[in-house]
Amino acid sequence: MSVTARGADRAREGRLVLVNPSRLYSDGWSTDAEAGRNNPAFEILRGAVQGAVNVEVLDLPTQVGVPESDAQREKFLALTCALIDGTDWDGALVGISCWSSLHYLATLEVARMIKRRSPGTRIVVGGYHPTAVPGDFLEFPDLFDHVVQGAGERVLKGILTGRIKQRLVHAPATRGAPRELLHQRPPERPTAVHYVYLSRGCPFECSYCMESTMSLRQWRALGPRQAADLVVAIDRTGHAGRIAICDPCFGANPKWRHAFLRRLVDRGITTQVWAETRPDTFQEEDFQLLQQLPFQVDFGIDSASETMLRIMRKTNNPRRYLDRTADVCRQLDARGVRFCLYLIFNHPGETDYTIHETVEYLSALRSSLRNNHGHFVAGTYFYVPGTAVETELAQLAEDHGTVVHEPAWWKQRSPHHPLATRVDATTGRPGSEIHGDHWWRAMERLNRPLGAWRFLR
Ligand code: B12
Ligand code: SF4
Repeated sequence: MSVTARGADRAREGRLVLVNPSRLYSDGWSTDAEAGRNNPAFEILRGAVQGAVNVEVLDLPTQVGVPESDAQREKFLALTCALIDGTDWDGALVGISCWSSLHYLATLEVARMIKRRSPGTRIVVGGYHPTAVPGDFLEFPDLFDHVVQGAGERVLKGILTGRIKQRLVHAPATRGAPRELLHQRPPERPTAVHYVYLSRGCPFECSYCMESTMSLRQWRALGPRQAADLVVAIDRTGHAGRIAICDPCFGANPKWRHAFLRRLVDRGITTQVWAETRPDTFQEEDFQLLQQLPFQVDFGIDSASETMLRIMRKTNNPRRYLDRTADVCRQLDARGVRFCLYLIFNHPGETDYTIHETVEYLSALRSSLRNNHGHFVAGTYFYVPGTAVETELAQLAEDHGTVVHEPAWWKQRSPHHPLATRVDATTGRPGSEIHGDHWWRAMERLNRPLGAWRFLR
């Protein structure tokens, strides 16, 4: 359902309008991953208040677009303003999803437009960015009536009924099964990718990731049968080109993972499924089950330098982690299971030598894969608030000479990817400092025989 024009026939009381404000300065940064696809966060928020209020959605990426140039930005703002001016906001509570830091400037613009059009309308903002940096919104008391940190479904009802009055609301963390995920719905129309969540949280705390700020460092999942049946329901529609299980750490519990995969095998799915996880806990049973499924499993290994794995807090035992990863990759390759390793280069502490170590490891692994079922995807480190890198920046500067040139890049009115990646990983160590992004060429060389190659932005 989308926002309807003024005068529409609907109940005036108890109205919630969820807004995806789009992103103003992505300029190619993950832009394709947004438009026209399902938004599980909205399905979950909608599910939480279902029956109590009317829920409408204003999805600007789909309805107006994701601008990629100054000319497109100007057009986007004009069209959005016209859309907001033509909408009846009477009696509505507006929930803006500032999902990532890239949504920040668009969130401000949209909030301003709504308040100008309808000054009495209350606005609540939630998502990853307000969770990490609530001050960015609290400093605009005329725009945001409530700023929510954490999962929104637990507080939205309280705000709607007036039970929650304070401006900064911290959603209490829960430890039980994330039953709210059952509100996700299969696609009603054909879509290239359908996103679904089967679990929340992650037991790890990688330095560059803000998951632990968002939720407890605890993995919580739907029951394996429930989870598999959610995936089967999507498969049976025949609408999804691919099902992307977007969990922060898919199947972190091996027993859960095996029960889930076994159920998928028993129910016989045909849609290609994708998930990302860690290789540490993979066992023979995983290989046997995965080889019976149309399933691609990806691993965010991030680096193959023991030094970097420690700095990135990936593991306390980098040697074992790397040996296990190589073993798991060879097993998957031998069984014909497609997989992919994600790498992050230029994280604080990275040097020319640690890049060399990663490339050497990948070259050796590459030549031991007989069937070419795996490939590598590299990305450049980008600075994110709410992460261990943020809290320990002073120490990283002392230990490695790290410089984050744009620590509030999301506030700047120019393309965000070049700003967020403007990081000198190591300085003051002649011979070790990184010059240019030469890891790109190394990765290209490694992937060339495989055909499939991506460099993430
Ligand atoms: C899955 C995922 C994706 C998927 C998203 C699929 C989808 N449609 O949901 C894909 C691969 C497309 C993706 C892309 C990107 N991602 Co991403 N992604 C994640 C990941 C792994 C999990 C998110 C999750 O668990 N969601 C759980 C669902 C159930 O809840 P939710 O979506 O968070 O919504 C809840 C709350 O946020 C809140 N909420 C949300 N909106 C609102 C609104 C209101 C009013 C309220 C009250 C509450 C509220 O309540 C919701 C319900 O509980 C996280 C975290 C991580 N561990 O790495 C990163 C993460 C969110 N991504 C991140 C980033 C940067 C991106 C990209 C910008 C760049 C990139 N990595 O490619 C793009 C942007 C895409 C876009 N559309 O804007 C960062 C964001 C950090 C930041 N401050 O910007 C994170 C945190 C990873 C990190 N580096 O720390 N991502
Ligand atoms: S990067 Fe993945 S494994 Fe690491 S803390 Fe984030 S969600 Fe967990």
